[in-house]
Amino acid sequence: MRLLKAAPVLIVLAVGTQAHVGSPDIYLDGKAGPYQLFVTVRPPMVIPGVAEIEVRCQTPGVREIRAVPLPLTGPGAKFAPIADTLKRSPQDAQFFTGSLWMMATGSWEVRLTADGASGRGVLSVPVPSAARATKKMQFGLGALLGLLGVFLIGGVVAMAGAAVREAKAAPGEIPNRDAKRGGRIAMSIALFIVVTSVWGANAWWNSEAAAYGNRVYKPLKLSAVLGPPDTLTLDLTDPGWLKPLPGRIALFTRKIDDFVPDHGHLMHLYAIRQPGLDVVYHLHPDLVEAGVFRLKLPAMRPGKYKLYADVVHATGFPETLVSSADIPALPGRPLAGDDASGSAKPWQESSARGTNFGLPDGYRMEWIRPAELHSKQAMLFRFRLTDAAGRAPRDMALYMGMLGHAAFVNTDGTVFAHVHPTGSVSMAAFMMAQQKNDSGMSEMDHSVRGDALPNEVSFPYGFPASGRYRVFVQMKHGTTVETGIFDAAVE
Ligand SMILES: [Cu+2]
Repeated sequence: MRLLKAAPVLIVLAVGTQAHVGSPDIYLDGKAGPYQLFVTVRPPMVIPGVAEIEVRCQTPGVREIRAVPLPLTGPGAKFAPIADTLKRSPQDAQFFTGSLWMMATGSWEVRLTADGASGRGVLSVPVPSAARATKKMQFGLGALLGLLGVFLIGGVVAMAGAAVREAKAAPGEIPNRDAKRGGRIAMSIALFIVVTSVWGANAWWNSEAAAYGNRVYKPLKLSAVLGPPDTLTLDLTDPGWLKPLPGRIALFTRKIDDFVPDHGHLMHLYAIRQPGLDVVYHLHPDLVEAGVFRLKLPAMRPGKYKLYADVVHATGFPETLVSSADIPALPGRPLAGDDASGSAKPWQESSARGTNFGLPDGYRMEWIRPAELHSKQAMLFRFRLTDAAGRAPRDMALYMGMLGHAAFVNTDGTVFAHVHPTGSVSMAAFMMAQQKNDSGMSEMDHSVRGDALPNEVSFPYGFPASGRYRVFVQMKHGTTVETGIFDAAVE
């Protein structure tokens, strides 16, 4: 009974992947050789568990797509199991779906191989895999099972008693005192055995749950300390995720000193002022020692900021670390290098339908959006930058190697996703995955396109849940990084 009533640990949910906060699904727009594919991977609810895959081919002629999961790095990365063939939709020949087992925690990729009229192409989608939370049992179900458990225990005890008391009696005969006494003893023994078994099972369950709890993802802890002179120190500590249990070998471990650069920086820090989400800074702290990053702050508008720090491990495992900081009025340095900032009215005072954002230098950014937005809907978010006269700027530039960077943030603080034209995957992990494929780096054409850069950028993404969101979009022309800020109500 104690087991049943007290058992909160029944299903362990993978509610998110590690890059981003609260945004588990992976969206990627990339090339498998000659074919442009828009891939959605919805990671499993449990590890081991089944990942759902959807592929929309934007290039015609694909006959077949096969998918296989394999570790992103390490010896296992070379030995791919046999791939599964995705199912082609009967209504839509360009749409393929399938599912794959993700067997272990770690940094994985789903390798897609497309065959068709133009030959074969390969595209690897990095998929970090980890359980993220333990789901509590619903009260109603727990109460029902508890009652059934009491009924079962009562039944077993009553049967033991009846067997000893009445098994030898003739039909209709009333048991004598000795038989009744025997029955009571049998019931006591049965009760003792059953209660001991339930107690033992509860202990076993708790130890299994604790072992699983150790595998439930905990992001690195980030503590932000503001010290003189205007220096923000970010300390990373491991809260004890995946510590190897005695007698078991850890197949996947996490370190705090193995970060690799992602589009040129070891850490991308978004500082967003609360509660209006009205001021944003995109900054790049430097690593000063293992697990410690430091940043000389620019002149920032004072206030309470939420900090989202993106890092990628050498395994290709990305994480978003969350903290907050109270920033007083500081003289600060001017913005430099890849730093950028933007501001808008607080979201509470803004329309959720605005599509046109006026920038401080007279330029405008436009969100080419559908009227309705729905959660879990994979789509391309398109943005266009025009100059003060409404023309395409002639000096469009890459911002940290890409046409644009976007952050999708739920105003209630439950979602943060830093997305690129390639998609919601970590760029460092994406490049690691492609390097193993023969197809070379042709997938990178989002970021390298020669002199005539377009004034439009698109981000493959889907809102994870309904709610009110703010989208921060950054594009560059000349030496100016423009930050457009848009609001969205997602149904
Ligand atoms: Cu970025």
